[in-house]
Amino acid sequence: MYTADLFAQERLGQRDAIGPCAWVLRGFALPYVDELLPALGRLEAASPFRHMVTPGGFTMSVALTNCGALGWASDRRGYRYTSTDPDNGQRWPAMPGVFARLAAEAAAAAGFMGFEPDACLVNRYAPGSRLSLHQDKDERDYDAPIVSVSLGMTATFLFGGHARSDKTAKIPLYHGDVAVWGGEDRLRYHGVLPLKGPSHPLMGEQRVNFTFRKAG
Ligand code: MD3
Ligand code: FE
Repeated sequence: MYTADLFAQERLGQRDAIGPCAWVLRGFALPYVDELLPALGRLEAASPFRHMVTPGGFTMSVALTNCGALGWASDRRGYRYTSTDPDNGQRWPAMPGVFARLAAEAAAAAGFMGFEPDACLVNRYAPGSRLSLHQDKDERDYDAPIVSVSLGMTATFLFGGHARSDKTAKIPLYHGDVAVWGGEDRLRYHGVLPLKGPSHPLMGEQRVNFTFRKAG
């Protein structure tokens, strides 16, 4: 076995508390990957990844698409959740069953029972893509947790406090890791450092992140 795989074996099943109400479930998504990837392929065919423009006029380095009743979108006018894909005017693709199951199982494993997300934002990072420090506050219901699934290349996640200037912890997120956070950690600043490092054996030169939310 390769050294990288031996380290992956060792992390499997670990549950790292990164805040009072935030956890990383190491390798939790691995048993779902064979079903997630074909479902992602079908989603992409209907609503392809695209680079959105921020209200400030910058084009995001991360490419995104959505599935579920609501999808996150940005343009010069602002950030918002929409029920249709602005590129084709059609409803966002339905949330695949395997996505909804994984999100609910991971939320339950972290103590949030009955999580039924209505939005899944899919972010795709190429080498150099980053997400600057921000809060997730475009959702209506801050009581529901957020579940995030990482696939592909390892990313360094930045986990800050409730003020932008608070010190950040750097947390590596590996292929198959699932992060769940809610409660008092729900509005913490967070971001992702520019993606770099070795290509992933299955996913190649990219990282894909699914973020499940109750947005409506
Ligand atoms: C926040 N996505 O789309 S989610 C986003 O990896 C976003 O694509 C990132 O932030 C991504 O809005 C990160 C991962 C995450 C994990 C744990 C957290 C975000 C968190 C804990 C507290 C607050
Ligand atoms: Fe975020």
